Amino acid sequence: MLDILVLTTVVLSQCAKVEIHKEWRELTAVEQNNFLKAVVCLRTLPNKTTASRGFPQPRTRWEDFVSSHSRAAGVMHNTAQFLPWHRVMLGLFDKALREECNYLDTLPYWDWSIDSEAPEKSVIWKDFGSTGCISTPVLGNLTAFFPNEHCVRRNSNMMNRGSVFSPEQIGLILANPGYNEFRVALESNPHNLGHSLVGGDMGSTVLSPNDPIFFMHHRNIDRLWAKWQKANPSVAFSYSGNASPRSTANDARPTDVMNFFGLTRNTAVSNALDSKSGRLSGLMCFDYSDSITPNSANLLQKRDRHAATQGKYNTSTPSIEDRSNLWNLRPPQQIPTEFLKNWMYNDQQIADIRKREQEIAKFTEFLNTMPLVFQTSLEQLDKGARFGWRSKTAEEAQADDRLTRTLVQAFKAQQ
Ligand SMILES: [Cu+2]
Repeated sequence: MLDILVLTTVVLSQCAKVEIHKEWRELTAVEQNNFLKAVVCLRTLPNKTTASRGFPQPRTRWEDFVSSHSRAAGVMHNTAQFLPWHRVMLGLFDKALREECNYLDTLPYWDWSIDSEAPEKSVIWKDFGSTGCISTPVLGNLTAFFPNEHCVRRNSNMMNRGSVFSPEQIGLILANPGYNEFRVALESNPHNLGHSLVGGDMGSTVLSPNDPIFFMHHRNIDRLWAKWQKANPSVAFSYSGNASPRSTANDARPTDVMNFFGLTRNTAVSNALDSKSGRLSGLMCFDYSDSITPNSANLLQKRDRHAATQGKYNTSTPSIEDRSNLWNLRPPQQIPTEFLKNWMYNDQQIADIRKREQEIAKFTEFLNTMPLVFQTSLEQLDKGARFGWRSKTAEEAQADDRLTRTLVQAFKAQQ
């Protein structure tokens, strides 16, 4: 009898179907267009949540999400809740696109590590608009009413030559063994860098979800959490760290309740730790694809390429602005102090972020001494632009991840 009961519980909490989130470039042109149309739809539908305590009434369904995020911003950024809170918000956003705007696919992610060596070259800007006031043929002119009427903007410097995290550099973040260290590193460095790179609305905790790229950036952050969970099965669904911002207490508990300010019922963190648990009425029934690689496979080893000309390979680390070195990796650009202060980081936390930036720069130099072709070298990005992209196979992804782990271990061993 007990066995049957246990079995029933297990079956009930499983997913009928696990939805796979794909990288933007894995979508067909028709699917991409459907997504953009669903974005326009959600920005047109009327709001379902209401005003309260100093926050204006959202005017559209889209702004329900902006408003909820902005009201929760002070408690779920810079705290342990950062990952589960955004995971639930993204699930609700995905559900709204599908149930209210007839979107048939899942919310795609933007794997910016593909564009890490020259983010200004990303195709994403062609599809989602570039700098200044955002405007594209499908999206039209993006206007926001939250918290007051303005055009949704991006930083005019975004198209300057910069750099973000490559998959190998992300490997250093993924190597953190505990939830808290991993969450702090992921949120403070790659997550903040994405917001700071795009700038404009994305540069502000209050305004960032006005920009559609917010949801695809956070889908990617959530993907990295899911990736860390898969790589660390014994602690996959663990949860720890600080419950309130800028605190060093380890007082966060899986029973802590996350507040969504009317977007959905407030719920315990424990319901959002496993993306395949079936919890939250099936909201937790998803996983991620293995991202993309250029259509052209034919890779020359860096060693081979240089052997033909110089008899040796180039081990130098190119500057962030360099666009002539096609094979070596750039360190991710620095997050401006002003940005971090706006996002309420204190001096100690900013010092920790700088320390991490230095470690990543050192790791990058180490990587560049290796006779390897990196998965997202500038040459690869150019190839993708020329020949298009395809989904990475599970075997390719495993091989890349294995190599990254080996490189991280080798780097740590020599420190
Ligand atoms: Cu956020």
